[in-house]
Amino acid sequence: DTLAMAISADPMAAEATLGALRLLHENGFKTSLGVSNISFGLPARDSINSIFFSQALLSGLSAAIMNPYSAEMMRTYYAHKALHGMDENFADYIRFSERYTITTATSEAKKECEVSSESLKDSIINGLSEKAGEITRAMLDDRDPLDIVSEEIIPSLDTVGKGFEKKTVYLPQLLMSAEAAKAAFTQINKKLTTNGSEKRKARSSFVIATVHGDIHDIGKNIVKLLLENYGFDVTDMGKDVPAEKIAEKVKELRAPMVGLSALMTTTVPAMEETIKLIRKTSPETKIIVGGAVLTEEYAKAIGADYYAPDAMATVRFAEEIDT
Ligand code: B1M
Repeated sequence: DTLAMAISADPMAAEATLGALRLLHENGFKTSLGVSNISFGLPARDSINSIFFSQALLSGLSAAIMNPYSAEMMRTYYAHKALHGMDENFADYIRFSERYTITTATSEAKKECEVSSESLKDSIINGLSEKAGEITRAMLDDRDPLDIVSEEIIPSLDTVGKGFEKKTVYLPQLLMSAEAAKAAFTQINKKLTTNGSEKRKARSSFVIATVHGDIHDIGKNIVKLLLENYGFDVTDMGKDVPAEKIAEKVKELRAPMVGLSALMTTTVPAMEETIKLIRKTSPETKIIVGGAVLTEEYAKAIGADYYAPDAMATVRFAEEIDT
């Protein structure tokens, strides 16, 4: 125990304690420390205590004797863990922060899910990939794969997206939900591939990509899945794809159709740029665009031929063009 003496009596006391902690830590010793004595005699003691606590942790302190009912101290503790890779998926930090927010969209969503705690929606909202995969596999025994997509997976992602917007869901949670949705899609994909392989007939080539700067690909992947299921020969260029690469591929394949996806207001300009380039290099190609931020009018304004609000609409346009 390196002891903390009051800085009000000796302004160098904190330095001495931190130096001792570092020395012991470097030599492989475990340490403990009563933290709050450092601020004895001063006002707003938690401000001093929490910063000193953070510095002590960085100096190698193993166990602190401190007030667990102090929000400031606990915030420091969880923030330290989050900052130093000690908190997987930031779960502790987020749980702690949630206790300090009043009602939130996620907690509302979670409450909704508590009714059926084994539901697919619940698994996606809570980011449980393995469970999402398992539940989807079981659901596919008696439900249509595309119904599962539109009735379970998309609404769950919407709930998480709304929470993210309201700042009640955070990026690590959003990532986990996206992973869980992917696990569900893997199962749906398997089912559709098995079902589709017999009835598939050769149809035109369709190039699809998420535009430059945008890494959202769940919607694009659904569109691809459905197009393939309807017999189209889809070349998926992935996400964050530069305009030149898409235009080159369309030209190389002489594709009669190309689908572009953009989910952010900031990436719609990249979509417009891609459209302009394709118009120059492959004027015959029909361009279909989609993604949550687009509208019919906007799609027309940036020069697209069709706006597809969902995957099925894409198939309908593709069939129209293919005939
Ligand atoms: Co982000 N994200 N995200 N995200 N994310 C949104 C889009 C957002 C609306 C959330 C929000 O704030 N409410 C917001 C954009 C705000 C805006 O610009 N207006 C946003 C943001 C800001 C971000 C980051 C910048 C966050 C950050 O880092 N600070 C970052 C982006 C980084 C980048 O791209 N450079 C980011 C990251 C992520 C994750 C990685 C965590 C993850 C994506 C994982 C992945 O795709 N592999 C993610 C997710 C999951 C979402 C939400 C929650 C869900 C998107 C989704 O998959 N929806 C989303 C909120 C929301 O949309 N509610 C959000 C389900 C999907 C089936 O729908 O893609 O619309 P959608 O596809 C539909 C139709 O639109 C259409 O058919 C599909 C099927 O019916 N369609 C097409 C789509 N593309 C088509 C192409 C076609 C035809 C039809 O071509 C023929």
